[in-house]
Amino acid sequence: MSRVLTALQPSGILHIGNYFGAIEPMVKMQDAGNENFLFAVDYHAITVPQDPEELRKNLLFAAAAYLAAGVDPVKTTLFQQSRVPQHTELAWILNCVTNMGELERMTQYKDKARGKGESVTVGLFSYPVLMAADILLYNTDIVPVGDDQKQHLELARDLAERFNKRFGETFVVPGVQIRKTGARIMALDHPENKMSKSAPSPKGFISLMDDEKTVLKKMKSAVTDSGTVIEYDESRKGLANLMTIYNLVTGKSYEEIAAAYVGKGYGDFKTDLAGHVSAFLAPMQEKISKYLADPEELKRILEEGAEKARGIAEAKMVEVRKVIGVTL
Ligand code: AQP
Repeated sequence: MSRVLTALQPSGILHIGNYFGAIEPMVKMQDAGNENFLFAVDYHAITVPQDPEELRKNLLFAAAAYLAAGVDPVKTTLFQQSRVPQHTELAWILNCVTNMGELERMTQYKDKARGKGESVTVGLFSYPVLMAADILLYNTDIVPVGDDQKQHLELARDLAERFNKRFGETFVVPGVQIRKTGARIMALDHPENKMSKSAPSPKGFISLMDDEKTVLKKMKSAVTDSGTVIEYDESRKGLANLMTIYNLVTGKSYEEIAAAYVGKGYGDFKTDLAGHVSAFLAPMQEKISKYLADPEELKRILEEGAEKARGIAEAKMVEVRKVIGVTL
């Protein structure tokens, strides 16, 4: 049994990239009998401006989505990051062993800071340090994430090793788990960029709550190319991405998909794909709506998880405070 942990930002309504990149792998790890920790990283979300009302809604939505996707709060410790203050406490300590250069190299920071000049927040800059704290607090063995988080995970591993070297064995060096297909679902309108919930246009992502009409519209307007043959070819970025989504929602291989569209064009392919995506989302949407109808129950589940997480996190902080010399 391994300790498995992942987290998602409640920075918008989750999309199918978040689902396939992080939520589904987590449910599989849970069902395989591992000890799971899953949480909504609200303090990460506020590294870019958030409307407080929206943030509250997105937090409850995240909890509802995890549960609807099959997370069992008895087997998985499900909580809200800000309810476990040890995360920010450890982040401060890790800030003091992280070099500026390491953070300056982070591609997510560079992408999100682009064009913002001096107004970029310190929080956005040190985001990966808070993420390292999230992971290291729990002696995490495995972190299932989408491909975009690989660099942040490498930093968490480096910080664990550096800290252990300086202060003695304290942290488990976490392993990364990135799925083979679906670890980087691309934006429908810009297939060279990853699908992102805070993208400027909703055309780029399929949210877990998009209805049939919206999914069809977004699929129909998805950027492809002038080719006529439906086949998997990485250089045809738009089509390759759509075929990946097709594979994920139907379980059909690229060859099977290609065979089904011999002599047919993008029109048929996109319409069918939209239908498959909607059929995949429908049962989850129904469950999400049921969970959202009872916010008090969602809050109760999150608080129960936070209580358990606080116990584990505090035990680790007792060790950390001691080895760095602040415990008298
Ligand atoms: N497009 C994607 N394909 C596969 N996995 C993805 N993930 C994100 N986008 C894709 C994975 O989802 C988990 C949670 O991500 P996050 O919410 O912490 O932040 P993110 O990676 O920055 O995701 P977004 O949707 O792009 O959020 P915003 O727009 O708020 O920055 C992670 O495991 C991530 O890899």
